Amino acid sequence: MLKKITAAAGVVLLSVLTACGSGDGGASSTNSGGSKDGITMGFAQVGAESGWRTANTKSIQDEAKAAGIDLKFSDGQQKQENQIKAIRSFIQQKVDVIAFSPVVETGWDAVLEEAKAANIPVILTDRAIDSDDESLYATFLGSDFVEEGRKAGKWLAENAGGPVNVVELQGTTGSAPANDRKKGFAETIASKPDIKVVASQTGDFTRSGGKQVMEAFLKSVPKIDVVYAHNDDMGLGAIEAIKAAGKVPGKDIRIITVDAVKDGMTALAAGEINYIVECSPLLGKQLMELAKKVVAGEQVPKRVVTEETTFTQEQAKAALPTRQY
Ligand code: GZL
Repeated sequence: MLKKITAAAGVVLLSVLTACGSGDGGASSTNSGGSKDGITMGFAQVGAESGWRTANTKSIQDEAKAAGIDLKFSDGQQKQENQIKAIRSFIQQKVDVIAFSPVVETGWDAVLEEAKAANIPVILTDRAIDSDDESLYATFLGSDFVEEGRKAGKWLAENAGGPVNVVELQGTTGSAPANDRKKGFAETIASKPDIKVVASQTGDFTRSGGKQVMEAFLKSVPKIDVVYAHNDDMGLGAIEAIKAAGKVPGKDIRIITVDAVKDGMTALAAGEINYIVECSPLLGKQLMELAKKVVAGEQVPKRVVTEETTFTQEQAKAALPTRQY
C-alpha cells in the first residue's frame, strides 16, 4: 500500500530542527509573509484537536513566512469534507502547490485527481493516504507511526514486570496514526502472553475524549494496569479520570503516550506518565524546502521520514527546559 513506501522509493531520514512560531489556526487565513519566490501554497490542516496540532500549525505558518512563501491556510476542524472543500478552493485559486495532513487515510483519490488535472503538485505532511495511485502526490513527509507503536510496545515488554492488563486510547478512527500506532504496538506485544490489551476505543486524539473513554474503562474493566494512549492529550485526559477515581497515575496505573508535547513532558517529568514516544510536529521547515523543489520541478524522495526519539521520566526532566513545543 502506498503509505508503506520504503527505502526502495528513496526514504530520507531527517531530524527536524526548527523553532516554531505563533499560529492562529484560523478557519482560513493568508500568511502575510509575502512571497519573494512567487510561490503560493494552499495548506489544508486537520484541525486544532491537540497540542501536537497547534505546534504543527505554528511550525508551518512560521516557516512559510521565513521561506517567503505565501500561505493560504485552512483549518479542517477534523472533518474530511472540510479538507476536500479547502483543496478544491486552492485549485480554483490556482495555487502553486497544495499541502495537507489527511485526517483519515481513505477517500482522497477524486480530489487529488482534480489537483493533478490542474497541474498543481500535492505534498502530504504528517499523515498518509491509502491509495494505489502514487502519482497523486509528489512526496509524503512525516513520522513512521508503526515504529512509534513498536517503541511503545517495546518499553512495556521490557518494563511490564509481570502480567498486565492494558487499555488503549486510540486516535481518530481511520487515521494513519491511529491505525499504525495500534498495529506497531500489537505486533510488538504479540509474543508477550503476560501483556493483554483488554479494551481499546477511540478518544479522537482529544483530552476530553481520552477522559471520557478512561472514565468508562474504569467502570467497566475490572483490572487496569497500563494505559497506552495514541497521543499525549488523551493520556492527560486519562490522568484526570484516574485521579477522580482515587488512583495514582504513573503508579497504580502506568501510562504510555505518543507525541512529547510540553504538557505531556511535564506530566512525564512529574511521574504521572511513565514513557513517551516522540512524534515531531516541527515539519514546517522541511515542508517549505520540499515545496520549493517540487514547484521548481526538481526530483524529491517519495517518502521523507522524520527522526524521533523516546523519553523516560528522567530524560523528560532534562529535556523540558529547552523543549521547543
Ligand atoms: C501525528 C499526528 C497526531 C498526533 C496527535 O503525526 O497526526 O494527530 O499524534 C494529533 O496529537 O492530533
